Amino acid sequence: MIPLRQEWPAQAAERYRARGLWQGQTFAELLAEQAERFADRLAVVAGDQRWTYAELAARAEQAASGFVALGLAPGDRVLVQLPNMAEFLSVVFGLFRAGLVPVFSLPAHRLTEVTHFARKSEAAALVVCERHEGFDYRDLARAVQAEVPTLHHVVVVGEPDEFIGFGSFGKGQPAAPPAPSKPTDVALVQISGGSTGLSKLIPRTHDDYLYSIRASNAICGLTEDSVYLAALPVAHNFPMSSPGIFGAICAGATIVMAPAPSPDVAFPLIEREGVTITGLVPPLALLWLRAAAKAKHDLSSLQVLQVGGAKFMPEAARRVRPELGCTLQQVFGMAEGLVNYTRLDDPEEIIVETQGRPISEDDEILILDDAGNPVPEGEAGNLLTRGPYTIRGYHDDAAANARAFTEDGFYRTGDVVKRVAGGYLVVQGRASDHINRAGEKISAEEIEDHLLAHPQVFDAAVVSIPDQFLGERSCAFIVPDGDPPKAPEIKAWMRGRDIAAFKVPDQIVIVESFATTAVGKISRKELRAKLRAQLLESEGKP
Ligand code: OOB
Repeated sequence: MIPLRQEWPAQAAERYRARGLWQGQTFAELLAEQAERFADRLAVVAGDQRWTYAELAARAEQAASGFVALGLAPGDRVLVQLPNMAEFLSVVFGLFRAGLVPVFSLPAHRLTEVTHFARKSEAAALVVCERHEGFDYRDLARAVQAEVPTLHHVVVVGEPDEFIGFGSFGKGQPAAPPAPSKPTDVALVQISGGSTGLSKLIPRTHDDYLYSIRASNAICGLTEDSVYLAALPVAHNFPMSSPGIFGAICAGATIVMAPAPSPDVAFPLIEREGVTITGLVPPLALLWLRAAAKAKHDLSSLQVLQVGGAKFMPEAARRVRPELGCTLQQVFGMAEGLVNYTRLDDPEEIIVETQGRPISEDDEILILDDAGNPVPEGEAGNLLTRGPYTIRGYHDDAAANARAFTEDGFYRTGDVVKRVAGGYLVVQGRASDHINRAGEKISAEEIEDHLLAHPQVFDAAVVSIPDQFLGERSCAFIVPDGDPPKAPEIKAWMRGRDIAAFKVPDQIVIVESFATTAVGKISRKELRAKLRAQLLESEGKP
């Protein structure tokens, strides 16, 4: 088994410790502490379940016993694919308590992705729920298990069929021995948005992740009186840690799990539970703005609406305060680390026009031109960063690491930004070829590879197209091999590739050939840019 590591140079680590950023605590220790301090306070609300901190800790303890009884050993990886439900917390904190490492898959992921994560992480177990939004995760688990020989155990929240049920999991088993986890160990694994090819694994340590979460709490005003609505899928870094559900646990606040982020589900929860803060991606924020105008529910408890994951346009951002009656906080972050926030007391112009500034004074920011030289303030350039909670490398992927990190440890974010007064960043676009569809990142290369497997596809190029609602949508240009396939056929075929539904191209354009330059083939990047420009021009939107 390839060990999970995330290491900073000794000098940097020393500095982060000396400055009190890394506090030397593990997630298991955190929950134990909170269960003492906030024993009878409400930790999580989900449907008709309401667990106090003491109850959550007891459930995590029992889950830990269950995982140990399976024979899992500290450091083993466990793939977790759960929607927003109370058990997400008892499973994940149970894993922490047992010294196991959760690897997070989104509920939208399907066989192709989940198999890749399980293989790449050498996962020993998979935790899923019975079904969610009409999809049966036990079928998925069966198929993944058939593909991945290390995957010995499947635990199911709900009716388990032939698998292990989470209901009585760990009951009557001996207490898990104290986990040997150290704060510098990898606590969990996040999944990259996949700017090139398949998603990469992002190992985050207890020290670095907890620092980013605690610092986020201070910036976002999260206290024990806060009520955080988890509207986006909590496996994603934004609702998990910015400050999200883990921030809520750090603050002794209450988490309200929304089974879906739509206004009809979220608004009644805001009213009923007195939600004070939540986070959304821009298209959802637009839906909420539209729905708020005729909402029958009292949303007055909501103090902060965070919007991030993709660019929130100033015109829409400007509407948040007057129409929802709360403060907008823009969040520009990445699972690899760096998170920028507008501050709650920033002038409205900053809140509306920028994507915030870094969490930490120790976040180092470089904005460079393509030749690697710093650009003057106010000009757009490539964003690179290094700091106390930005990873220094992906798990087991030398080629990706060579591309994504400089020799001195800066992460090349792939984002094009400009820095304005006060160190605030304004996202201008992206250097890398992925599609940011409503906050979901899609690698052009990954989708092209699927398309190329189709017998009637000779060549394919996938590009992002600006979309009024989604921000960006995906468009696949296809050069047919013989008879041109029909767009609906391609879409149906892509759906059959067992990939997340958001990756199926929104638009298909059949072309005779891809232009090549006189000297030969142009790069994929240039080709994609050219095709995008041609399409926009033909639609009258240069
Ligand atoms: C968040 O994380 P990821 O890993 O899904 O995606 C990161 C990428 C960024 O590199 C950037 O391209 C884009 O998503 N992005 C934004 C943005 N927030 C993220 N682009 C424009 N404006 C924004 N506000 O998406 C993520 C992680 C933690 C907190 C928030 C978002």
